[in-house]
Amino acid sequence: MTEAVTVTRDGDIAIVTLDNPPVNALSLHLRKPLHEALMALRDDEAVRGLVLACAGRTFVSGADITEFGTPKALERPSLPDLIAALESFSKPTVAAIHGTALGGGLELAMGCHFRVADAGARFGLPEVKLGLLPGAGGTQRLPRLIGPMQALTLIVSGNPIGSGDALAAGLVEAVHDEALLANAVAFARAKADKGAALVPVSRREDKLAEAKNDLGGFDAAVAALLKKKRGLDAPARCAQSVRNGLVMPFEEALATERQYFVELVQGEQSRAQRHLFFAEREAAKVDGVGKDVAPRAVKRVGVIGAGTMGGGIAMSFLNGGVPVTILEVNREALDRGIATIAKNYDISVKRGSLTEGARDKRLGLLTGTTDYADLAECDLIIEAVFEEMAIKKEVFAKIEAVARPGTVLASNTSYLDIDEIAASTGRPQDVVGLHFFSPANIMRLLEIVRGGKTAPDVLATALSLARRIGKVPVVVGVCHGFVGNRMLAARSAELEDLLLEGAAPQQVDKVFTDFGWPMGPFAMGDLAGLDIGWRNRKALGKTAAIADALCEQGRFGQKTGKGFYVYEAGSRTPTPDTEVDTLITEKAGERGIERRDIAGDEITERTLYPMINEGAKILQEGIAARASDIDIVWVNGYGFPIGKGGPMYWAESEGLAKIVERLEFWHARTGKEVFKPAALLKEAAASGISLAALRKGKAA
Ligand code: 3H9
Repeated sequence: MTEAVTVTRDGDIAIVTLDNPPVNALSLHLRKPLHEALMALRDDEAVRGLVLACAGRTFVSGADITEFGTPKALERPSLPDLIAALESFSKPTVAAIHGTALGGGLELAMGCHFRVADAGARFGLPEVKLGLLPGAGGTQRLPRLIGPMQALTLIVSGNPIGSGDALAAGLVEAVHDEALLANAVAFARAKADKGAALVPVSRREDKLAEAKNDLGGFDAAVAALLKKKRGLDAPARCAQSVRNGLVMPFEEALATERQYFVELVQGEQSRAQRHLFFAEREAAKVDGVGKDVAPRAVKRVGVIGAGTMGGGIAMSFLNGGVPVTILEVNREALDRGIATIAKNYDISVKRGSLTEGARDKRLGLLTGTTDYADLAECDLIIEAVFEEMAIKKEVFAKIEAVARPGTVLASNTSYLDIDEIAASTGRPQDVVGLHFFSPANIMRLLEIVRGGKTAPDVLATALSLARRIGKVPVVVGVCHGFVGNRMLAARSAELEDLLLEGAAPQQVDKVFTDFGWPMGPFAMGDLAGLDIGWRNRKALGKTAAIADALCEQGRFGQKTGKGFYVYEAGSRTPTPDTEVDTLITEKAGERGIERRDIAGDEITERTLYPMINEGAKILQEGIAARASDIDIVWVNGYGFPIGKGGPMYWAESEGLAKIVERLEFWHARTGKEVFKPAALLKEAAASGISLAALRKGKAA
């Protein structure tokens, strides 16, 4: 093992190099020698300046998250100790940044007098994504470097910025295309030669002046920023802490920041969000797809179908810089699809989230065709045509006729049997499901459906492509609806009966939004369009008393101004409708159901508990390899509140024994299959072992 910290000299400039793979996190075994090295160099008169650099692929990417909640996190020297040591230098200190300077890494860099960076470096304070705030001065020093409002925007979003933006903002002093270390040393030497007074970042006040004089303006901007972060503790704490820096002396604001950090790190939300951080990385590890399995090269993707789904999928690839050939059955449909893609990009340009140059570049990667022969040059072809097995098979036959050997053949089906599709081709090993979620260009989740014969390198290709286009992939097995939609069906099974038995749509939706979902199921139905489910039900010979009756009255949801709710012209705000109440009462009467008051707990038990139960069945069957994979599906594809860590994580905190008991109660009362507790759930509840632990090592 190499030393975590090494000190070398370039003449009178000391270079301290940190080496703690994979991401140079600030673990205790690095903090200790770093602190010692800093104290020695500070007092070494032969040293006139210091450069802080990192070995490996990146600068420090933060505190060591695995230490949180363990004694190591509390052991000194702490990160604030290291930063205090840096700030006590009376000779120039320079951070040389390549890769990512994130969280505690950026805080460490801000402890230096100066920062120079590689052109490809990225900078951010992503703590908020872990349910935290920067706890080592980030909320105090960043505003002093780039101004409070810009700092807060960065801190609350958690998203990184590149070197160009960092330079423009004043976060770094210089950016170099090459020879970062040599340039950093030269920078330190030049500063030492100049002998100008060195002011630590914590003592710089000029960038704070404007906001200090206009606290009202600052508060209004903060309120706007926090609007989308309701229900989460960390963003509000971030804002409060930056504000403290405007009204408190530095030391007091710093101590308060630390106190907020300690509170948040012990809280449920941060625990849940840290679980999701590691869960996302775990999901990328797939049985039988080790590092030795090389993905196939994908230089061009073919997309069949230019409707809403196909267009969104095409945009996902274009956004990731992957050239796309999109196919439609005729010229009109193709032109319409391409025009919609262009329009969507134009909207982004208008909103300021995309430059005209980037839009043109993306559209430049898009080719349209009505001829399957043009797909021959594609390395992966994905179909997004009508959800019917016969049609899918027909399309796959056409694809197979033109695709080169080794081309990955993918289906975007959200329910159908991938094995049946694969068996209809002569190359089932090349077939995989790539289930995108609507709107496909926005939603981060990608369910990768592994068929019985899908080759490991096809899975590796899907995983690497997902990463290239910024999706969060989860590999799942074949079953009706896979992980997400199968659990959604279980979550929805009781909705109609809840209404018939006495609940109102707005009451059910409130239970959901109080839980932290962005929307309740009825408001969601209105948004998506009730006619879609109606059409599907008719095709399957199924009925839904209330939803069918609404559709028969032309109430399709937001698009017709009426659904489970009523919408004023141009408004997306749902207003409860007495006509719907009457309809529900009528339908209940027809069925001889006596309506009663339904408590919030009952709504939870009859919607979320069956969903957990289905998740346990999915685990039991090996459709998902880990409980945490299910959490990733639900957080990234269905809006499950991140502060609760995903359904299976939440179930453990709710109590598996309680869930089993209530499921058994409802099963005894109704006889419905959705309530019959899964064997795995019962086993976990009885043994006190978590679902995750029970399933470990049993992945399909
Ligand atoms: C913080 O700094 C708090 C302070 O404000 C205050 C303290 C007092 N710790 O993502 P990858 C592991 S909070 C421990 O696949 P990439 C990761 O689990 C922190 N482990 O690579 C994975 O392990 P494995 C603020 C970490 O190249 C491996 O490294 N910082 C940490 O796609 C590779 O990770 C952040 O939130 C960590 N901090 O992306 C940054 N980071 O191989 C979090 C990573 O066993 N990190 N690991 O699965 C990231 O965003 C990405 O990892 C990064 C690299 C962009 C750095």
